[in-house]
Amino acid sequence: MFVLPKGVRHIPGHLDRPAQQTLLDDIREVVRQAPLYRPEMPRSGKPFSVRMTNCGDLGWVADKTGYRYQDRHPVTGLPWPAIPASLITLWEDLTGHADLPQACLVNFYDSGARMGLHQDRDEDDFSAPVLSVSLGDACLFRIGGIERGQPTRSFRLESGDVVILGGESRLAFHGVDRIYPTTSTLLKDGGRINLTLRRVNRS
Ligand code: MD3
Ligand code: FE
Repeated sequence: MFVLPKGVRHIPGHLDRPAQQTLLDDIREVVRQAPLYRPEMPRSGKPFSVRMTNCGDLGWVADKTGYRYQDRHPVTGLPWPAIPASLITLWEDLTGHADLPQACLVNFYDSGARMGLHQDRDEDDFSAPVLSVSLGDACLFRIGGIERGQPTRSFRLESGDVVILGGESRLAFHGVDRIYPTTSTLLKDGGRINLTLRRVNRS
């Protein structure tokens, strides 16, 4: 029997509909200042199916030269907008971590987008947790062990769900297998938004 790696906390429906709407309004303002763009896989240059942007002091970017954190939007050249206060409060309330998040990656999935199984290891600090918030259409999320090839488990993430990845789970392989279209009315044109809050540098 597969059990989730230690340190995964899934909180279904943590945000009620009004809180989701408020957060969505905040993210729309972020996207107005820092438009979604389509990253490319290092080396191959193959475009991601997911579009991305960031807020915070640092943002995660991917292009033909590699994956990294940087302080500016790769297309506009502008600094990333600040992380909305609502998200900072969520981080403080749910992680209890001493330091504030430095990066918030905004992933937008249309109905055909997916994210292959991967580890998040572009941060210097794996001791800090990662906090993820899902908005809009549901997805099938997959998580496995800390080595590729270990068994995996899939479950749905719905609008308003929060996942906190700490401890051993911080380096677990994970991905998004599929989006379930028309399962939420939050986004007028459908699709799914995922927000991930992280520490990047050791404090
Ligand atoms: C498990 N995003 O941006 S969020 C990513 O739904 C990413 O957009 C997915 O994987 C998404 O890197 C999953 C949940 C999540 C985030 C970070 C993790 C799960 C994680 C880090 C370690 C283990
Ligand atoms: Fe990830």
